[in-house]
Amino acid sequence: MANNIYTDYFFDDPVFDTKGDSYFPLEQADSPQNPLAIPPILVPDSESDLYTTYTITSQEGETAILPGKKTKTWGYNASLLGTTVILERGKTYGVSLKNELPETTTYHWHGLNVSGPETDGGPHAPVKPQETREIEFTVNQPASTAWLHPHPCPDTAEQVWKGLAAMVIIKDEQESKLALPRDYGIDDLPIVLQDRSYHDNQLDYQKDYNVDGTLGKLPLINGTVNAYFDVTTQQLRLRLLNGANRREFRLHFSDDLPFSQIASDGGILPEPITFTHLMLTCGERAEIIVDFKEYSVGEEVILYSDDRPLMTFRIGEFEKNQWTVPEKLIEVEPLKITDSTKLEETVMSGMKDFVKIDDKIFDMKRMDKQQNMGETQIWDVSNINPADVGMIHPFHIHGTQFQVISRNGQPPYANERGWKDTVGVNAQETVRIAVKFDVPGIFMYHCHILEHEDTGMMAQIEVINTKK
Ligand SMILES: [Cu+2]
Repeated sequence: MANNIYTDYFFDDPVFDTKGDSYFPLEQADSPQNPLAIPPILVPDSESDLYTTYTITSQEGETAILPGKKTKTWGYNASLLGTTVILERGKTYGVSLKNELPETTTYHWHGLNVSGPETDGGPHAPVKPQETREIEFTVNQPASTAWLHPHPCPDTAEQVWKGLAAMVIIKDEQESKLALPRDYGIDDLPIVLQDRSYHDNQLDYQKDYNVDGTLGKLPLINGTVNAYFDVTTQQLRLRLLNGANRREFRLHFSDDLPFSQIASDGGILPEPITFTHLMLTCGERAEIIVDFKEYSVGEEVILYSDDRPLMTFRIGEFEKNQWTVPEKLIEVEPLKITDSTKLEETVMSGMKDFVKIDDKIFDMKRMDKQQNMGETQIWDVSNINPADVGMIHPFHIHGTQFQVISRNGQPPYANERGWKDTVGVNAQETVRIAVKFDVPGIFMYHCHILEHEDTGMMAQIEVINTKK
């Protein structure tokens, strides 16, 4: 285990997304405890060594979330959220994207380096009701935790609110050689963090809508309110995904139990970073290892965001071991920066109805940037909201994983020394990132507060295929 234990959130300001008059904290759910839902793994339609086919159907359904009436929800091959998609590096996938919803949607692979815009699934790739889109891509990126969510403009936020989100787990040889827990559902758990409010057990997006990002009163993990998980192994690997529309999660365990982050958005970190507190902005992922060696049968460990319990780990019988997180994980080679590396600036401004990127609101007919495939550029991404009232804008780029170089000229946070596709940019901050695309096409870059994205805090880049 790493020597350093970080005990603070890696953010400058004590209030984070509490800025703005529309913020409210999570409430404590008073419904009984429920076993944590573990999304099943999506079964391939066909599978061979190099080619696998999947069908992903977005559908309406009903889910038992609160006691009493079921809640009308949307999901991917499920009534809520979605089945977990497993991808292997080096393999090619043919995926049928089927829409059984009453409205147009898209299928965005958040975190996947796949060509844009059709395969990437941004707003340029609509699938109308009762229609199917066929895509094909080869996975050529490190093992990581990504996700699938809708991205139609301007309905992303509402469709995610209704339930569409699935975890995507990329596997590769390098990760498989590391001594890490990877028994899905046993010691390797998807943890999708969200918040929702219910009205007579139903969602009402219009009622709860907020232009600065819709918040829910109740925390949900994998769609479960008041979840518990029965721990049967000394260590757990948690694949944390902030799948909320707006809410940031400031995570910590009871007893300030330390935990180690082993992966960021785009893959395993060079070395584990040990924390007692971790903040995730919308769209970000972190894989962490929690060790329950100090606990015995019958005890409980609670995961909190701020002072609100999110879920409970009930300690059961487990075989004791001496395992610790490897001190060195994998090498992450820095993208090459030279004197001639091009510097691009991107400015996020405004809140409420006035959110913009580079002083413009999104226009699908306007191309905002161009970059050659394989070319590394430095992007200075700024949030010019005032320090006292400005929100953090989580900045996401489609179709690539980038590296964080600095924050206002200072070194990035310790857990940012790996691949990222989403980075929280604080008010009055410039985050410098190195960006290289390995696949061509048109890609979105935007704020991942989904209502900011829908309101127009989004732009697009054309990545030119110079190999043609
Ligand atoms: Cu924003």
